[in-house]
Amino acid sequence: MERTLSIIKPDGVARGVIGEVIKRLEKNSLNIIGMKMLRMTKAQAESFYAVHKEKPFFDSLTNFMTSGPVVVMVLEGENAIAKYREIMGATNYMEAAEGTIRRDFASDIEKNVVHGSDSPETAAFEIGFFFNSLEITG
Ligand code: FUP
Repeated sequence: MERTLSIIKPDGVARGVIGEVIKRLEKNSLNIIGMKMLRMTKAQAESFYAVHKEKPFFDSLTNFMTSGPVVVMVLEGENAIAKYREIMGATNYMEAAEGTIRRDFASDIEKNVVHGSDSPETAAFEIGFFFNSLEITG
């Protein structure tokens, strides 16, 4: 069993695909063991994306991530990290496989609907960033 952090980004919430994303998680045996809606501050977004702070897209990305509410979830399942990244599709929606969330709903490399942790270490950091132990039901 593995855990990963999922975010439905501001564009996904604004476009009304929360239910569609959750439906795909449930269909793929990724169990939701923690969930909340919140709006990040700029400082929180910068700290969440600290690994990208030298990238040219950092300021734009952190502005976008604070532009509206997001839904954050802790997912649990077998191979949850890789499985969820497969369901999300490639970062660039134009390169994402048919039937993935990003291919179906993203409009832009930055506004790509969802986030998912990319390794066990990142997942532990990202889950701890948003959730305390009382907020996780697994
Ligand atoms: P991913 O793990 O697929 O979310 O992708 P990355 O960690 O590489 O990038 C994090 C976020 O930065 C992406 F979701 C979107 C944004 N990004 C850009 O805006 N431009 C880029 O060229 C690459 C990433």
